[in-house]
Amino acid sequence: RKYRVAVVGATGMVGRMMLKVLEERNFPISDLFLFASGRSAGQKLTFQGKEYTVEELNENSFDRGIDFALFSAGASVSQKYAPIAAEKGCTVIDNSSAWRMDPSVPLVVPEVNPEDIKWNKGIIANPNCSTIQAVVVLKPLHDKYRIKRIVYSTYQAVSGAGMQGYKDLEDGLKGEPPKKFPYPIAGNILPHIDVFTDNGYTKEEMKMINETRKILHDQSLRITATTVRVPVFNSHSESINVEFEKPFDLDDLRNTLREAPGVIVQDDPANNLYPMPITASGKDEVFVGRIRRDESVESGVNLWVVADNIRKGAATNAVQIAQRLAEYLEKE
Ligand code: A2P
Ligand code: 11C
Repeated sequence: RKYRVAVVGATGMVGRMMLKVLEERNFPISDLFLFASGRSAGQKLTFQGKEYTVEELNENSFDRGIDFALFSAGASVSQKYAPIAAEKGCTVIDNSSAWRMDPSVPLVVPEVNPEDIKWNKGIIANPNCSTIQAVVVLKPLHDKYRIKRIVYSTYQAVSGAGMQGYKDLEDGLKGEPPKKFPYPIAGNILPHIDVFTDNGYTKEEMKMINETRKILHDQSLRITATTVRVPVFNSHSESINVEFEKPFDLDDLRNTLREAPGVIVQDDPANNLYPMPITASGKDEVFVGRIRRDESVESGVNLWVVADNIRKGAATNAVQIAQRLAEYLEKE
């Protein structure tokens, strides 16, 4: 069967990619609805060779029997409109942070916890980009060696901050001042993503900690994080240090990652092969390399993980959730 699908925030960085990924995957759409703010109403976007007009989102937008709505218009829009859509029988896949930690909302990465899709009550949350790429790699290792502690250090691209974040780097390279970031990002790095919280961590850091525990269904995991914005246009990179309960064999660990769904191992130091933003961009998989033992602890490993934050970190993950949902509905 085919579905009536809406994209909320269709004109944004992630919204546009959602359309592209829906198109690439030939998602079974009978009718498509595009929503954004009043600023973009009337704008035309092309999907599968056909032009669609962007409409201003309002409280009646979901009165048209929409099956699935992919939201990426920020947390306040999701906070208000996701319940309105769900109330009208639409299943919302929400890319914002608004609902992620709500215990009644599943937080899903299809390679990791697809089963959580089934208990949704109308809203399914898409995790933060930096969390998604981490858990795709960590899940098979947690299953096999039982993770005790994780240290995340991230190197995040400006596309994570949306259109204006991207523009700040373009402008900065021409010597112009930033509009989105508090300081220039060209030729600089900012140990600051999202707002600071009372414990001195940023919200981005707290998202990585809390979302990892929720997705892996393990509140006992000890996790710390430092998240950093770097002058890279697209694809987030992460250094992930992991300590396990059980001993492991390094080749066995590498093979476990080779077999993991959605993961590509790029690890051949002799040939300078390792994941990088420029090679991960445009791809839907998560890339891992620099796999080496942490010799300072009993059983630990260092990983270098890179993924396209707009694709796997946002749009692709949301579309994969929609695909799983459609599969489950077919079986019912
Ligand atoms: P618009 O283009 O009309 O501002 P990005 O993070 O890449 O800037 O994208 C944000 C997306 O969220 C855009 O599509 C933007 O639409 C949309 N958006 C922002 N505020 C609202 C709102 N109040 N209602 C609906 N869509 C919104
Ligand atoms: C960034 N991770 O790179 C952020 C963007 O919670 O969905 C995504 C914010 C979120 O700036």
